[in-house]
Amino acid sequence: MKRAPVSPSFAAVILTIVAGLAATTLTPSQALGQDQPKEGRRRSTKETKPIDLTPAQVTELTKLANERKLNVDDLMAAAKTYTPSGRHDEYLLFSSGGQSGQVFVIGVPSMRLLRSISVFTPESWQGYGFAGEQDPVREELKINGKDVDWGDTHHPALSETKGDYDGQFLFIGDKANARMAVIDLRDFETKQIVKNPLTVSDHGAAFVTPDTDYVFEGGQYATVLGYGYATPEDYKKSYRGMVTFWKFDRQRGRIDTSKSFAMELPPYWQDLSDAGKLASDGLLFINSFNVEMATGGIEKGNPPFEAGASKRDTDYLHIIDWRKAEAAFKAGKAEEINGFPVLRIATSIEDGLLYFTPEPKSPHGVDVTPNGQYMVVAGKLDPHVTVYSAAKVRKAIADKKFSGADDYGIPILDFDSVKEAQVELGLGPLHTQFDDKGYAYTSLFLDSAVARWSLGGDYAKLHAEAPWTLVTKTPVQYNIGHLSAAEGDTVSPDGKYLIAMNKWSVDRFFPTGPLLPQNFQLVDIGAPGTTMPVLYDSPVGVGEPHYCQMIKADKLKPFTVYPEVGWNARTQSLDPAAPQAGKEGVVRDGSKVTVNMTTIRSHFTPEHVMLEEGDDVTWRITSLETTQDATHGFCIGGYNINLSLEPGEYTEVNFTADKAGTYPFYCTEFCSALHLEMMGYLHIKPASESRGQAPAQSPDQSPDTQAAAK
Ligand code: RUQ
Ligand code: CUA
Repeated sequence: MKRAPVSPSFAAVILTIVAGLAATTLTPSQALGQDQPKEGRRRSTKETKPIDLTPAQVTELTKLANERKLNVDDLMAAAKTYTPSGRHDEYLLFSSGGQSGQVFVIGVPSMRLLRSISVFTPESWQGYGFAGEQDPVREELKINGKDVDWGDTHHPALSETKGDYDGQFLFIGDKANARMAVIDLRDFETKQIVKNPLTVSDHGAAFVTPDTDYVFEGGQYATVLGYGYATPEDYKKSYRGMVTFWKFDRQRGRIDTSKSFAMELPPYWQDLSDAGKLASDGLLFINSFNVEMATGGIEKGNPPFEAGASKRDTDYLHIIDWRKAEAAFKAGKAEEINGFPVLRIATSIEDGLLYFTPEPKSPHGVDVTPNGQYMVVAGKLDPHVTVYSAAKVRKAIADKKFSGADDYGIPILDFDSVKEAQVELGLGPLHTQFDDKGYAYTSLFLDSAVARWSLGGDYAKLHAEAPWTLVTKTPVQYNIGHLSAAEGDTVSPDGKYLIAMNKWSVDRFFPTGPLLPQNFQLVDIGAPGTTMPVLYDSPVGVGEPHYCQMIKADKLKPFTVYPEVGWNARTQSLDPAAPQAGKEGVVRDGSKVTVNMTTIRSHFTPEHVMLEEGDDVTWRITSLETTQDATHGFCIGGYNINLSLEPGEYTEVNFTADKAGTYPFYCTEFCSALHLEMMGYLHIKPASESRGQAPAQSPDQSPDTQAAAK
């Protein structure tokens, strides 16, 4: 059917309406954009009616599917993941951002990226690390006086209460620099970064105890603890591994370094870890590799690390009684290394804090089942997962069922006495997650697949399969590292969804040059048995994510605006230093100048700030906004300053006004119709022009400055 041509009289009517609109004047608050969004612009909360496709709609859908070459599975996958505009996701994924040093927040099942959270890498949009020369973030990122402005984030850990995510905090480790970060989930911002004083790199981080008393940071590559020095010839004698127990103060939302301690470990390369829960509560498990203590040296004709570290058939699963370790620390049994308390190996042996048991072969992940009864170890070079029993471990310790001791005298629990099962899954098993139906899911790196297998013991009654058997495998694209099921490492997993975190994407997307994104694939694990389809591919073109955790969205209670105007996001409290409306101005004390500024759509107060070259400037800004999403930015070009001022937020900037000139500053968020006008000038008078004037005297004619100088 042809559309009727637009008639000349209709065009005339339209022109009249447009002219009428143009003649309408905006109210002042409309012009400033200060009105609340209209109800019609808000998310529709209307209930959708159940659908019943008409034959005509079925025909249309079929035609569309065929045109786009979609099969029935594709249509089903679309129906399971498509999330209409305005509808929120059921789960949130907190993903490591790998070498980007950030954390990504992604909605599930839509796989929409909601936020990146700056952690170890300054990021300008969030104003993280761009608050001038003394930005506390930059100070915290320094290591031994050096700026280390990136991190290799690996394993995020949501805070837990009784072994379940409580939605309050998120921790993440930096493998490259052995650091730990604390993120407050009220505003999704990093609040603290602590540097491990003992070691250079870590890996078994972050993992929390069931009530988040401690956040564990296990090491990776052995070194001389406390930034010491020794040659490879002295490896066995001088190099050591470690695990650090960071004490978390939930009230303050901070790691309390004064109540934290570490345990010295042999120089095996400790790998991933997991805290026991329920049946295994009080225990900590850490994998290791290179128990060969290979020191490499391919350049001298020695076997390279990869060969030397893979010679033996087994490595050691470390079993630590962390409550006993805490007691030993509190009893004053730790020695200081680089100012940090460390329980020596001898103490661990004497007090029974640490045991080993063999684990095949170059293991990677150790994952505790939801009921805490079993620990699943995946060996990269072994096609099996090995399942250990917590009850058997406790019994073997009590009965002293040892098969020997390692070079450092640490007792080795007899493998057969603690092993529950071994399940052959395929090539390159790495990590394991769990669902609510008695299944475990293990990533197979070399097979590029996710294996579903059945758990035994109390779980056997939940599924139809024989215990401890492979049920099915779903191919993923490609080279899967970690995987994450909905609440899949807690005491009560949800099943339903699983994310395969694939290292390679190869041909999955349009090639973005030789550097390709990683590929997160959403897998449907809702149905038992052998059905486990991939639903969605989501490229991640930043960093190299490792692990992620998936939490039910309704567990989070974030601020929508800061609770009070003048809120300091770092302290999470109202800041008495925050300028309030009517109290703006510039205060000078010699060459020390304080600028007190407020902002609200669409202006800064004051708009002219008069400084002198060499001034030591403290610039305080409060956003007076109370409307959700009314965020302003604040940048000064050439001074490396950019802030994000979320509604109610107060921020302080420090810099030396060492380059004279006339600097426009402006709002970097498109906040209103008059956003482009939201600016002002910073005037920095050259020192040559100020000479001969009394230092306390204000040199300019700005009303703001004059008022403040009186
Ligand atoms: S590790 S896959 Cu930290 Cu397995 Cu990366
Ligand atoms: Cu405020 Cu743009």
